[in-house]
Amino acid sequence: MAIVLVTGATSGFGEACAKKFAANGYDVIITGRRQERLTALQQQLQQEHKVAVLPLCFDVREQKAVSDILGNIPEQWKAVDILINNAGLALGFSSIEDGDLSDWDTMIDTNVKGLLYVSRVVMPWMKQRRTGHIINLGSTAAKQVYAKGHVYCATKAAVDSISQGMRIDLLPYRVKVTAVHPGAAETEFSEVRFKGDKDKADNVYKGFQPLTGQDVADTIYYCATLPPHVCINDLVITCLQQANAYYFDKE
Ligand code: NDP
Ligand code: 8X3
Repeated sequence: MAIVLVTGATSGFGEACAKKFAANGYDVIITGRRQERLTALQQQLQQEHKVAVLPLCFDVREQKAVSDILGNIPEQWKAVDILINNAGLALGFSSIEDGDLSDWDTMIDTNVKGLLYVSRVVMPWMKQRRTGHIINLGSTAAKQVYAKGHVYCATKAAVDSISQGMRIDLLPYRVKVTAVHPGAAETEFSEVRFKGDKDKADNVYKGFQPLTGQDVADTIYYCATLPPHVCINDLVITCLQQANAYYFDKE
């Protein structure tokens, strides 16, 4: 059976993707930093869908952990068909002058460097098999910059550029690369951004019906299951009341 590797599978899009692919018979490698959530998801997917699940607990920012843990998985799991580079986050919402330097480091280290570290381990496996599909989570924030979003938007613009570069690298090996750019989706994203302030997080989604993790997982699954000769390179998905990264028509 085919294998999908989902980074950041303990919540939001990643968790929804793990469930979607498992429900369709894929074996899944799930990663994240929260071991208890990985274990609970592993048990759920194994029981409900009878698929094999490999949980890997590591921080994508730690290059050595990525190469030691992911790089040394059992040989049969290295036949990864689909890598979903999803782990990521925004932290803070302020002008550059008021920005928190450690928030910037965390966003850059996770969204850009973490994605590269994971890809660097998996890409040779796909190249060797001359097949595979890498799906990178960008954002509408990759396409336009919104006020007080500077560094987060820049990390997602980097994901956009890295996806284009990966596609050039991997084309001779017939490995697909898709960048998926969702708009506002209600997951744990805003709770993380506002450091647990639930009121601020809820306020982000007032006056419109945002995307859900399921919407994004369904779209990713569609991209991943097209015929072998077809590749969606770049896909922007928003809810009906969002036109671009910063323009909403709220009630
Ligand atoms: P969630 O906060 O719900 O999920 C984020 C996931 O990333 C968690 O599983 C978390 O796992 C993991 N993660 C974060 N940091 C690390 C790290 N250092 N190492 C390993 N895993 C990490 O957010 P979403 O599902 O909404 O976000 C998923 C992706 O989609 C992100 O890249 C985000 O930027 C992007 N995105 C989100 C949008 C939205 O509106 N929600 C819109 C567009 C893009 P754990 O904490 O267990 O490590
Ligand atoms: C996440 C979407 O608009 O909250 O990438 O930054 S937004």
